[in-house]
Amino acid sequence: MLRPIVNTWRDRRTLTGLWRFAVDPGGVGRDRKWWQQPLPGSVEMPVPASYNDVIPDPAIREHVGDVWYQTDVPVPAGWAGERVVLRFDAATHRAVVWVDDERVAEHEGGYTPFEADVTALVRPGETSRVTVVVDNRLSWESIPPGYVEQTAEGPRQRYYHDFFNYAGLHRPVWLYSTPVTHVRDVTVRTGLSGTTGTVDYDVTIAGDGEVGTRVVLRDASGTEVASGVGTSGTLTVAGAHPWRPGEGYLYTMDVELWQDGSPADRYSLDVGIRTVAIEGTRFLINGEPFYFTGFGMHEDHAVRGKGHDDVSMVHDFALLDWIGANSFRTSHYPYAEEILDYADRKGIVVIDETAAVGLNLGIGGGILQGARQPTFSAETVSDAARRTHLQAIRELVARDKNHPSVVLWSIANEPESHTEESRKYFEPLFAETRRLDPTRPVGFVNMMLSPSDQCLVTDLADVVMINRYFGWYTQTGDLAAAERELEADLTAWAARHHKPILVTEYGADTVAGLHSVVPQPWTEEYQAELLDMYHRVFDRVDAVTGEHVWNFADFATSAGVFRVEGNKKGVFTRDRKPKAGAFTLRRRWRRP
Ligand code: GCB
Repeated sequence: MLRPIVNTWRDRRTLTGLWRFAVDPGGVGRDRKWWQQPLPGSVEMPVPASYNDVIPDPAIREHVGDVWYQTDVPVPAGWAGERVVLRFDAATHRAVVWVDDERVAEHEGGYTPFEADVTALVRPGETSRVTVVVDNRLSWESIPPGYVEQTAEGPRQRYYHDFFNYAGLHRPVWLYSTPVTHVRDVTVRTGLSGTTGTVDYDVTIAGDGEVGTRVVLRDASGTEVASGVGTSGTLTVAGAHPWRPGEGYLYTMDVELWQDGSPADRYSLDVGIRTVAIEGTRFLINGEPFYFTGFGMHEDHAVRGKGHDDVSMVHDFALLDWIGANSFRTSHYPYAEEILDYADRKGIVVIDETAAVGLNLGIGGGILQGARQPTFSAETVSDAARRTHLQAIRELVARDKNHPSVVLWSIANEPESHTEESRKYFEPLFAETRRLDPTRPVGFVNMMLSPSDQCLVTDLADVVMINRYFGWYTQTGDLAAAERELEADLTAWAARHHKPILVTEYGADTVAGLHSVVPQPWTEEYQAELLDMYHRVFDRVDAVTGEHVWNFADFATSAGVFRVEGNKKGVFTRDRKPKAGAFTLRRRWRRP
């Protein structure tokens, strides 16, 4: 699904701003057809933002079920004769949309876009009412999974992942126009042989009649370097300037449609020419071994929750640069497309993850809790969940396939992976991801409960990705014992799988301002010493090809006795102040 753009052929209006908003605790709005009138009450809510923390009220923060958003949208008179589309970059976790009285879209999954062609419903020059109901409930059929417990005090949302269930319209909403005959989709795949680059392209067109297609590739200075005709082909670029980590060099590909000798539509796409491959235990970008330094992150900020904003994005990337990180993982869901565009331009490498987190009933809120029910069963994570998961993978690949920054798909974080059921669950998901995108490696993130001699899923993956908390959840406070355990664990993984090992999480909760001269968990010194210890071990195990600290910054979680106003494993606080560990990382990652 192509992002809306503005050029001579296309236009877009962002529908960001204050929308009318109503919480629907009784779940009555659908029966009462709230889309047919102004929403009850007088609350206004900013879009984009998670709604939970904007108005400090437990009834909003902890609400379980539907909330409603509504706004009036003037449709530009100049769009007469054009195709008009209403697009949501995300609605967490599912939504139904009406334009005036007509239901136009519904969508499951909180972190990928969806849209509706509303040409037949809107009148250019007039105003339409857009109403959206967003349901934040997690179930055994949703990704991520969860369940609603009915308590004496009302419904409570339970889930197995360790971040707050922020919900709402986190990302921009758009009304955009295209010509009726238009470029529907573009797929590019790039290659490099010596200094010659190739761009395989595939264009899908919607509309009537005979349509000609012309594709032009321009370098960053705007000079045409290759062109082709037809909906698919290969462009060859002599002396190509590759996209590479640290240097986000981008070409622009203009896809032009022609009808009856006249131009009919144009779509422009940024293209980075690069290759990704795995050779033994090496992860290669453009044939060069790449070592990942960086973080598992979160879209998480005070007040706006998961709401995307460019200020925070640019600041976070500046801190990544300051600390010497070359990469991050979109833990634990697809991030806003603005973030991937920016990573493309900055040359930051991305591990792109689905929202499949918490498929493991042995843990809850980051803590081992001993499963009372099996993870994979007809009553828990079932075939229905797997269908949702497959759809989430399809939508992720469809959205992000053209980003040069994305080098690896992560199809789940810390699922149960030591049982036959888990293997059966994951086999078709790996196969489908590879079918959709044969050019990128695929992996999933293993957790400590499933060590190398028990994990039945890692052999399906192209890389070993593991989260390890020796010195925190085990050997707490004893870094010497943790060092021994970590080395034994990594050595065992290296011996069993001849694949690159990415340590996708390691870290310690740290309250900024707590200090101690002897190693004491929760202090800044302990976090720094733990990081140093992990790095000593990584440097001793050749197959380790990446280190992603958990986490870039402190983040909100559900309430729990292990969580002091959220998870404190950030090396930056939630408002992005460095803890001592940030300087430890900077010294290592920026060393010459
Ligand atoms: C993990 C999870 C992450 C948690 C982290 C923790 O393994 O992947 O979501 O936040 O542990 O801090 O417990």
